[in-house]
Amino acid sequence: MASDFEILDLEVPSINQEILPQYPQNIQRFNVNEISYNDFYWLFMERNVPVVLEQVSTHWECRNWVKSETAADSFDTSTTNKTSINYDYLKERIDNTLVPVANCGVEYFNSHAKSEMLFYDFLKYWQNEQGNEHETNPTELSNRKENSTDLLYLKDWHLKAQNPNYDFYKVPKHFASDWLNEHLLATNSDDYRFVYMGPKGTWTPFHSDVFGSFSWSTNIIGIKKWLLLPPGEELKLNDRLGNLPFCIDEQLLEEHNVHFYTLLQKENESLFVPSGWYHQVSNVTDTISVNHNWFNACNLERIWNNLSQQMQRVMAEIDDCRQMDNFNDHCQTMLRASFGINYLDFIQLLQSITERRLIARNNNTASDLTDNHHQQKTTTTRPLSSMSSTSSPTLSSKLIFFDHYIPNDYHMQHDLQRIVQVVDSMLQDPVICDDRIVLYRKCIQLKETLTSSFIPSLLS
Ligand SMILES: O=C(O)CCC(=O)C(=O)O
Ligand SMILES: [Fe+2]
Repeated sequence: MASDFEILDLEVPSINQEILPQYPQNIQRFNVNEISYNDFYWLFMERNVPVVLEQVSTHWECRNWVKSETAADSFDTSTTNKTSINYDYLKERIDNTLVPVANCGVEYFNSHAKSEMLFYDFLKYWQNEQGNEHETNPTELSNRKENSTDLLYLKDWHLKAQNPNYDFYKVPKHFASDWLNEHLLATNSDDYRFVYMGPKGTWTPFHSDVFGSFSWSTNIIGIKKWLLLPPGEELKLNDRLGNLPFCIDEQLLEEHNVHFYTLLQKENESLFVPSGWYHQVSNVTDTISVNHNWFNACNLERIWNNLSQQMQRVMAEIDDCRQMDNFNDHCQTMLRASFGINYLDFIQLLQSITERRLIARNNNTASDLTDNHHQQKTTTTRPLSSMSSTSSPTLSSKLIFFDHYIPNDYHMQHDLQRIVQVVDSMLQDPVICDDRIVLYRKCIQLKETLTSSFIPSLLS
């Protein structure tokens, strides 16, 4: 019987990445089965370069959300394969709960106006939209008058968190090293796993992703048009006040001499969106996608830099309150509100990622992996409070990502090494140095845990 588990085989990079051009002419494409985990890791994730993986969702349960119609072409005798939304199946499989909906016709504080509606009401709206000819160009849409009809986009829906037992998709192995969701699921916190559904013409305004994270997006049905800018290119679009546009198009990008990529993402394709790449996305046809945001060893340093820069902005904003008691605590509260996490949250994430790898590494003998890994599986949802780096290693503490993937020893060692590097940067940060009792002490403890438990021979 084939095992349910796959090893994430990471190896020392064999190519000198510095000799590669920074960005390719076009966004490259690979069949998901034809690019190894290791190549994706070093050539795209580590270098922060976008790539499309094809044939990703072929075996996902959510292909049932879509039906194939073999339609006879009226002009000749050939037949064409068309897919359409299977509203009945969606209703059968998913409860009628409140879902988050954006109105793509209404701009509200640099985003689209958001509300909630019942899922079946959204499906009814979507079904009624069929045949309505909408404007699909975001620039035209943002110029629409207020009385134009709603254009609703169900987005940022935590469907998997709401239905943990409904296995409607399988995270592709290439995206499985995901410290953000690994940590959040382990602590029963909000996750960054989403479903998007919307009629032709719905769109997401120009933005970069939360924390400066990576994202992946897999289309179950439909076509998305992406405009993607390498980090820094967005600065050419700043107005005199330093604000970025809400909506972009090719003409605007060309006028400002911006280097950008246009990508049409089709059904069954995943796009890897690197850290800090601004993008705008529009649904050229009715579209359903599954998306994650995440970070890992490859973009950890970027996340830390973004967090510390945002902290500097927060401190500058309330500089006149510096004499106040607990000034630093107030800043950390504001940081969490504006950025999503604060310093303590970030350190706790690093602690939990470290702890899991130290426990699992003690446990991952080669014989374990080959002989036993199909006997018992754990998810990443075990509370960390029940783990400690001194607990005796058992099979149940094996590290398994998204129920399927086991990192090899080199991978775990590499992860730990990157955490050491970021903790070294953190120990230089004035905010951390100022807070000797909590932040500085926690960083020092983490560094000690890490350096006292390395097997140096694994990393050359
Ligand atoms: O598909 C969309 O509308 C937006 C997706 C997005 O921004 C992302 O995956 O980062
Ligand atoms: Fe995004």
